[in-house]
Amino acid sequence: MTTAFIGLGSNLDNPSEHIVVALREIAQIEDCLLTAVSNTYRSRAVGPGDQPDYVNAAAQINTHLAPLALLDALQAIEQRHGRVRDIRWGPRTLDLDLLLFGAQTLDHPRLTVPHPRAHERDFVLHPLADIDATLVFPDGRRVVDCLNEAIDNDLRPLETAQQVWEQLQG
Ligand code: A4P
Ligand code: MG
Repeated sequence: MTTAFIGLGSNLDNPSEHIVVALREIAQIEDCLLTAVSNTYRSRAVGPGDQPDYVNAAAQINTHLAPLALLDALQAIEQRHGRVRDIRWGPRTLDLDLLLFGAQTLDHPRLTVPHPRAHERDFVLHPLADIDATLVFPDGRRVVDCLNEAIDNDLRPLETAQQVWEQLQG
């Protein structure tokens, strides 16, 4: 069994709704147990052009799936949310990134773990630290230490993890 962390982001078509629905769908992936969710945040978009703000969050799961099988399941969820892949870092209804997979590092053409930009993004690090403030990257860097050096994307709290969790039950 592996503990993995997934980053969620959306900046199109009612982002908060996409995030909650996606969390529900993650909980339903075969052989995945959703064990924790973060607070949700609004953040300034990193990417080209004038884009709407993002809503960002993270989820912790326990799974026996192999990393690529988990990526397949996450990409199937993105597709169900009408994700269109055209512009890199362009606006999207739903982005699901596999941030951490236990203490493993992976360098596959389809999958790099830890996510290569996780350690420099406040909208990834804050949600991770909400779930586990003692979390470390496989290279030993602490998530909370990375936060001190992360780029400021004007993170604003939206909902608490408790509020999100209650919506998942409903
Ligand atoms: N891929 C490789 N490693 C991974 C991984 N660890 N998790 C591959 C998920 N996918 C991974 O991703 C392109 C390919 O990356 C996938 O086919 C997969 O095989 P994509 O989702 O199609 O494209 P993308 O997301 O536009 O590209 P990229 O480079 O992954 O973007 P990022 O780094 O995910 O950034 N601003 C704010 N405020 N909040 C955000 O959440 N997100 C992004 C996306 C940009 N700006 C943002 C946010
Ligand atoms: Mg992505």
